[in-house]
Amino acid sequence: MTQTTFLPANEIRDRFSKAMSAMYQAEVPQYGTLLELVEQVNEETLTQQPELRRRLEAQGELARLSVERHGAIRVGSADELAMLRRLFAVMGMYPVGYYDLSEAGVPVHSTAFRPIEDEALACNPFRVFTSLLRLELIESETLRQRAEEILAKRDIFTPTARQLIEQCEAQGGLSAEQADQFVEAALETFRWHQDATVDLDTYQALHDEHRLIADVVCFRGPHINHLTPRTLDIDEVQRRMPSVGMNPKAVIEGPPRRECPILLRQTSFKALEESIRFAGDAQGTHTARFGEIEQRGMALTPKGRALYDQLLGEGRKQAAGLDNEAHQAVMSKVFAALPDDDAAMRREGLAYFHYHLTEAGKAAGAQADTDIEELLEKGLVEAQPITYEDFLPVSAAGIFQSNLGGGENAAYAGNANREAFEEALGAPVTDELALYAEREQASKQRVLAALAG
Ligand code: OOG
Ligand code: NI
Repeated sequence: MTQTTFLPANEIRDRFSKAMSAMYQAEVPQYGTLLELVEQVNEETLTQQPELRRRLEAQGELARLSVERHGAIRVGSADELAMLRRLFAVMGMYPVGYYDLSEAGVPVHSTAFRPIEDEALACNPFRVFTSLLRLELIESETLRQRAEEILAKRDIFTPTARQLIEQCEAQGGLSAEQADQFVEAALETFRWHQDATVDLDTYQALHDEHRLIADVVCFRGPHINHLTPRTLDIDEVQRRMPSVGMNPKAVIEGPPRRECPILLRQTSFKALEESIRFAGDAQGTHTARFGEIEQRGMALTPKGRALYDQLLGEGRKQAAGLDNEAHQAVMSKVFAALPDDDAAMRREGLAYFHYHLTEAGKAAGAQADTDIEELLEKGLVEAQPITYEDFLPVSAAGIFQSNLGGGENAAYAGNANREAFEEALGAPVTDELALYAEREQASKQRVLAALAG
């Protein structure tokens, strides 16, 4: 019997994310410029802040920094979403979190496909924010039916991709050669198409209902609409964007700058207007694709998150209409209510931490004492914040809106429907907070077991 060796899913994801980045750089050259800018600022930041370098290294995050990014796509039907779930599973990416964007006037709900385990995250945390269009929120019956008919006619997956997904499921993995074929075939789903599948009138009618509907319905596939590298200093990248010819969105979304960063801060350069050939040969344009950057900080517990949501709401009210500098100043003031200190965040149960043995702890041998606080105090154990790997609904809404020309429709609001989303997906989404809590708990147990001798 021959034994097949499978390529680890982490490796397939790593290859896929690199192929995706190369494709997007070729499609949107400004994205390549953005990558260079982010790399330059990251290098400068690491040189200026040796403590940050030490910390990222200890957390296993220095190595992943240069490959770290997320992308986003939008699909039109339950079948498409369910098949994407199977496609991402080949790469060790699973649906985490439910995001209701109807609240922000955008007719989609979403999840993030991402790796889950410590080791997988350390290898390459590539994530794809995936939104499902909610045709049921379109008021016009005729338009809804027209959109459904158009979507029913397309298959966003190549036959090879479908076949390799099935093969992976049946045999439990892919060989290196199959993995390369899979990456190439899977990439086709995310490619940009200059030809729309509909005529200009149909595009216009869907666009008039909501630009996002036209974006999802009128093309052969769910083109990747942005990729987002991780920066260590988002304020500096935002400041420098105009100098490399980019038009940044008005304000940086999320929490303000802090000594000890929390959750996620994001900004983007505005979507480009691109020429499209419509059925019947009419020329027109479509605006969908952009570039984004993010700065990640620590994951908050439900208690920390509740405080964040409250402060964010308050800050946004006070900062409405202000430019980025003034907006950030207001946010900093409001967020003073959240301690800007790892130890305090941990003591007050506001953020999740990863516990590991220090050098002294490794040398210490069995301890009579197994109280984690005392072990920390003795310097045998160290606690480091766990990085937030997910997204923020209010920030996501801000990103959507800045790229949809402010398109929002209040009539969509109040329509969260996680059950319907999970039914379309064909699986439940994992609760992101439970994942952080599990990782924290597991790290504590490993430390205690090691010191119990
Ligand atoms: C997704 C917008 C959300 C983020 O980083 O929050 C997002 C989209 O425009 O399709 O990517
Ligand atoms: Ni994004």
